[in-house]
Amino acid sequence: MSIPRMSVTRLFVLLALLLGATTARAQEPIKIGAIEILSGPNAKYGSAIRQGFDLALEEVNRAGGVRGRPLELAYEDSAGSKEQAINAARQLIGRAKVALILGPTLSTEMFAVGPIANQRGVPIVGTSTTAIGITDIGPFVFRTSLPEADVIPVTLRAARDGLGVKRVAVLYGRDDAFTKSAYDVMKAALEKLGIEVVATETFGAKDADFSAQLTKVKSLAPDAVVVSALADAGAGILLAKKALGFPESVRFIGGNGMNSPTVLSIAGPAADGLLVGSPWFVGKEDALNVAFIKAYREKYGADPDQFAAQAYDTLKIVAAALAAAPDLTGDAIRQALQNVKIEGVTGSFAFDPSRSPAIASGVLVLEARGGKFAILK
Ligand code: 1QQ
Repeated sequence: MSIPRMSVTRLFVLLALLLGATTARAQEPIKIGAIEILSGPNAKYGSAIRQGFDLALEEVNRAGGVRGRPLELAYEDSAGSKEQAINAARQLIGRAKVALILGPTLSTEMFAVGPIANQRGVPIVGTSTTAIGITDIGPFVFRTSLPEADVIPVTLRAARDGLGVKRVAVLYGRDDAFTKSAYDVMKAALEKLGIEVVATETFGAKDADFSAQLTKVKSLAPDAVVVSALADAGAGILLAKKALGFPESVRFIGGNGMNSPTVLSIAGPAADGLLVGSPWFVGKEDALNVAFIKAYREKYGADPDQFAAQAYDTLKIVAAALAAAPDLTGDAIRQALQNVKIEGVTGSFAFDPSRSPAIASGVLVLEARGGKFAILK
C-alpha cells in the first residue's frame, strides 16, 4: 500500500509536535521554595544562605538537573517576621505548589511555619535552625544544621580544658526561640562540666544597650562570659564589653548566632578572642571544601560563611532525595530524605531517625582574631 505524499509530511509534522511536547514535559522544572530572611537586620544570615543555595543549584542544573528536569528555586523573603514567613509558606504550598521548602532562617520562624508545612505534607528543611524541639514539630520537618545541644557542650569543654575557664556569667536574649533554647543548653552544659555560673543576665530582641548587664558582670570578675544572641546583639555586646574595659583575658563565648563573620566586621577588634563552635570552617582543607570555596569566590568575590556552606550542602542533599524518590509526592520525598547520604563541604551527611544530622562529631571550636575565625589552638 502506498502512502500519499501529503500524509507522510503530515505524519512527520505530527511526530515532531509530539516529540516536542514530550520533551517540554520532561523538562518542566521541579519547583522548590525557600523562605529566608532577605531584608532587615538578620538578612546577614539569609543572604549567605541564598548564595549557598544558588551556587549549588547552578551546579545541580549544569550536571543535568534532577530526573532529567531543571530544579527551580523560588525565594520568599520573611524579613525575619513570623507572619511574613507564614504567608510565604502559604504562597509556596498553595499557589506555587512546590515539592519542598527550604528554610526558614530562624528557629523562631520554623516554630511558626513548620506546623503548616507539616500539616500540608510538604517536607521543610531548615539549614540554620538549631533550637531544641525543631524536628518535634512533625515528620515532615527536617534540619541539616547541628543543634546547639551538639555544639555548645564542645565549645564550653574546650574553654574549660584549654583555657582554664571555671567561673562564667551568662547573657542571653529572652524573646527569641533560638537564643532562649541555646541558653537552656548552655545552662545544662555548664552544670555538667562543673563550671560555676556567677550571674545570668538577659536582654530583649530590640535592645542595643548592654552596659547595665555588663557592668554587673564585670564587677563579678568571671573567667568568661557565655552569650546567646543573634548577630547584631552579639556584636553590640562585644563592643560594649570593650568600651567598659573588660580585661582581654575574659573570653566571650557565643552560640550559633555569633558564627556569622558580620559579627566580627561590626565589632572589629572587640571581637578578638571570641569563641564559637561550628560544624564548618573556611580553612577546611578537604577537596570538596576547597572546590566549594574556589567556586564561591569566583561567583561572589568573597568567602562563604558557615550559613552558606550549610545551605550549599542542603541543596545537594535535597537534590539527591528528589532524584531518589519514587515519585514527587510529599511522602515519597520525606522518605527519600530520610535515606539520603552525601559527602558535603561540612562533612558526611545523613539524617538521624528524628530528622536532625546523624553525625555530630565534626564540631570545630573557632576563635576570632583580626576579623577572621581560626581554629582554636
Ligand atoms: C536559629 C539559629 C540562628 C542563629 C540562625 C541564623 O541558629 O534560629 O536556630
